[in-house]
Amino acid sequence: MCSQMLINPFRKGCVIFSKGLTRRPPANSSWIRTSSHGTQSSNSHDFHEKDGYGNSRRLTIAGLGAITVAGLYYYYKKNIPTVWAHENKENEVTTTAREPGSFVEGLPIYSSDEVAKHCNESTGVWISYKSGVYDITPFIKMHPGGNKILLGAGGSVEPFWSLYAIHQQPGILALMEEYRIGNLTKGEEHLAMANMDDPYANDPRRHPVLVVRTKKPFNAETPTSLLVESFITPTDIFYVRHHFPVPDVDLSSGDYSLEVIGLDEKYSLNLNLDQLKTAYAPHSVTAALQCSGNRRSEMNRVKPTKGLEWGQGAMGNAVWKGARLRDVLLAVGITDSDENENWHVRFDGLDTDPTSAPYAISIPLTKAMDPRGDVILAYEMNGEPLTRDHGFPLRVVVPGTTGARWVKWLTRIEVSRNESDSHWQQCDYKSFNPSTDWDKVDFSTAPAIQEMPVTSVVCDPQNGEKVKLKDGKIKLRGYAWSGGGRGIVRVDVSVDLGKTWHVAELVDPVKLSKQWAWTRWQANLPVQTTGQETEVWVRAVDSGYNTQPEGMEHLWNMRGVLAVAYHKIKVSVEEN
Ligand SMILES: Nc1nc2c(c(=O)[nH]1)N[C@H]1C(S)=C(S)[C@@H](COP(=O)(O)O)O[C@H]1N2
Ligand SMILES: [Mo]
Repeated sequence: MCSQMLINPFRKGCVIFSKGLTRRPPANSSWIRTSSHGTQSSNSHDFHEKDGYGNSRRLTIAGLGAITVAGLYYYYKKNIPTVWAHENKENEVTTTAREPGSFVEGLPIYSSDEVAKHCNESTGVWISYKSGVYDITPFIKMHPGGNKILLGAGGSVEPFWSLYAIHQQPGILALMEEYRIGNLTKGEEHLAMANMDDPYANDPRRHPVLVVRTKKPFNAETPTSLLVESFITPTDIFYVRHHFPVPDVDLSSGDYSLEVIGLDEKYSLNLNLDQLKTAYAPHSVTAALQCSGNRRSEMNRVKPTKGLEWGQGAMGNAVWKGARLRDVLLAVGITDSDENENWHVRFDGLDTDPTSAPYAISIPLTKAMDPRGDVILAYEMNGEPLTRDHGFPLRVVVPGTTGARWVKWLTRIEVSRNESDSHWQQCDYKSFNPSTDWDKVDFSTAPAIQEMPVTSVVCDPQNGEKVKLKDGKIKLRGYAWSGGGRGIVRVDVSVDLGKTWHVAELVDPVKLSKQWAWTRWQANLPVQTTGQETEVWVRAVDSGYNTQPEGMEHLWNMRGVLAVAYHKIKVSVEEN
């Protein structure tokens, strides 16, 4: 079920009926979805619909390619996991000698129409990439998700390439080259690419201090040495985590609106930003935002996982201001009755995947309705309107809950008896035991991560740094935080591998509950052995007396989420 994102329900035979085709606005705003989803079901040929890709034919090809590559990629992720382990360079899949997609003398020539005829198992499944034509039928038979890849049959995968730069891994191209059967008719190679702009070209500029993990989509973290400098993380250096290009909302165009749907469609609202601001009292919350994958790189040292190679900076603390979600839900008829105890609130962003599915997520309705839960629809971050990277004009702030649920560029809210059926809700942001791997996993067996466990980090000094002692002492600084509003009650540090522990000073004020912000900590510890490497360990205890496990080993999970073991760094210590 978790390859569902690869299934296009609108496809019939060899023609793709992508619901996205009718949803995309005209050129120049191709990444902004103006109408809400779910209401249209395009069941006709939409070849004449234009959009930012240039023309409909190309768009369809893009859709085909997208899904095929998604299939290849899915297969690739499951079977060649080392490609994600950037530290394990020696294990990386090698490329074939020839340039993927280049013209190969002696192979038959096929026209793109010919390629298009091969779109199912009886005809064989062909795709093209640059000058290359590939018969991926045998691959489909091997593919665990089988028929899903069929959905992309008969088209060029190229447009998809520029959308997900991450797919340009040598391994995937090499994998494709193994299925090479011919060359595309000269002159048709770039058909699919013509006029196709880089969908990331309109991404905003970013502060150079951010440590970039991927450029397209943009993912970058804050250096931890800067994180610890202030209780509130400045917006410009706040970590950024995107799945897709950044939507560009022009409020003056009047296109932007937030749709809110209660359980019954009768109770629904459509608000523009001004209406939201004036109809509902503003509420401010200071809350830390942390990615589920923060500290994944530490877990990868045990064994590679799949995901962005985050250090400890995929977290920050900010002041958020907006309307209380509770107030908005009351306005669409939602009450505090026990009956809706197990319901959910779904959120859709304006950003969409290549099949036009929006980034979508849900949270439990109880959290949304809790008057003490502080969930807000935020239009301000740190006293300014949200920046594009952080969700302009509106995002959900779900204090105490993992970052993935804080949907940016929010355009739709729906109360539902079921969780969001998106890929991100169902098939990602879940954790499994260390013996569960991609070939065994059943995503439906684990609940979505909502509240996060307690964590702590040494930000200063950094791992590997040379540290000068002052009066025989080492100065340590860092952050600690727990999910669910549980405040940090204690931070323990050790410089002798846990033989003795010292209680650190908490720098920022803490409450026992409704504590959404992080707490910085500091300690000045005597170090016995100088002139050699010293390990520094930190762990925190929250108001539920939960603490962190010692090692990442038994926490390891294939997706590399919730990496919350003791933070251990090594520094070399010198007498001043
Ligand atoms: N619409 C949308 N919302 C999103 C995402 C996204 O890609 N699209 N990424 C999520 C994830 S995984 C995280 S960790 C946070 C990151 O928020 P930030 O970029 O403001 O730090 O946004 C969440 N909200
Ligand atoms: Mo995240």
